[in-house]
Amino acid sequence: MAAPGENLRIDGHRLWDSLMEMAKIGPGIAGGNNRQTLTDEDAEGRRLFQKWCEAEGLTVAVDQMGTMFARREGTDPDALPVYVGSHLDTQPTGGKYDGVLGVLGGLEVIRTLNRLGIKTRHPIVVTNWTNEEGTRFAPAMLASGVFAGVIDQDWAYAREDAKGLRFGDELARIGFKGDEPVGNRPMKAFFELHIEQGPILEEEGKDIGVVTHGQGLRWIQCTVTGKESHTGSTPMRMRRNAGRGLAQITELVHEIAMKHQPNAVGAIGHIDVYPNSRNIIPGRVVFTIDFRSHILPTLEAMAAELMERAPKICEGLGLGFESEIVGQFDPPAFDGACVKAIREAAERLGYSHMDIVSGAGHDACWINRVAPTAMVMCPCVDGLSHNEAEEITPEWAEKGANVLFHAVVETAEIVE
Ligand code: HGY
Ligand code: MN
Ligand code: MN
Repeated sequence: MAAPGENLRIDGHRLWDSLMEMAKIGPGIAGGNNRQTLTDEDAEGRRLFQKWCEAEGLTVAVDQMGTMFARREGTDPDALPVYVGSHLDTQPTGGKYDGVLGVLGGLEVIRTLNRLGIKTRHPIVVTNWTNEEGTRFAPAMLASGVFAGVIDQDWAYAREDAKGLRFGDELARIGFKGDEPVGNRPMKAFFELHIEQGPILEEEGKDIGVVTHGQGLRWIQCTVTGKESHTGSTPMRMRRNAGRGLAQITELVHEIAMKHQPNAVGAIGHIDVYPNSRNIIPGRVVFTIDFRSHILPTLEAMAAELMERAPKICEGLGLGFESEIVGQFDPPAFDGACVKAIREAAERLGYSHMDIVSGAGHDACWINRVAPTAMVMCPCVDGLSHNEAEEITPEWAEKGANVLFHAVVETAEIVE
């Protein structure tokens, strides 16, 4: 396939302006974003994305999980489309670029093709996957998981947030519960541009990460039960404090992850304490353990050790223990040809680059199961993400989007 002309570039200023415009929707309290999935803010961001897509002549479809597909026709309507995208939903204290760079980078590919009057043989579809973050409704990558056939749609619809609101109801409420059945979209390839969300690229002085693999993930939701009682008048010998189970399991998670360095990470990010009153001993604590590794046997060993030791800790404290897997995927290896297209694009553009394993999960990790898939990453300042201070430079955004452009357009085949 003819590679796109050396001199073809996206418009970095236009991309940056769109990132800053989208960042105004669902502002956080410290300069980032709180545009959680299926909130009114998410709906507003979706409508802005749709408006921008339609202004570029794209037809926008929405499937039954709310995922948005904005299609640019190719010269061959029967040719399998090349998909490009990521997610617009954010963490509650999220940054302006996590996910958003990949969706608006895909839109910038279209804008560039339109301004240059370039046609491609294959259609190109820019995608906004619903609920990548999994923070309001677990698990992460929910819609792409349903699309890939690994998560049941009815189970997804029944997922509840902390207030007991159901995913399916919230999707309908914001007006993005489409009619299109999920998953019936054969793809020639899927490409995702994403910030690294870690320190490697910046520390190595590289502009581009060529993502060859991703970490696998296990989200183990635990419920530890004790007995609510007065923090003042209950003698220590009578107490059954669920908080002690949480404390010791938090340390256990850290110990297990440290045992498998450098190929593992583990933490507990979600914690609900009941009744969460200053003068009541916690009767119940619900929390989610997040284990990750790019080596499947390591990931499985971590989960197995946790499940062997945590119940014993609770038993020793006179506490009950229950657990449920609320999210999981095995370490993905991305498609060799797509990874090569990204690496060669970085070479062609003269950008410093390195192969990298993605520490975070992404929709590409599921789509990799149903289509040739690869990711391109740009650095982020101090490797910080899932923090309102998340930052990238306009140059990093531009270079990442240029590599994305070249990989997508080469795969979609320019028609002279
Ligand atoms: O959890 C993840 O890795 C992603 O940011 N949702
Ligand atoms: Mn993301
Ligand atoms: Mn994220």
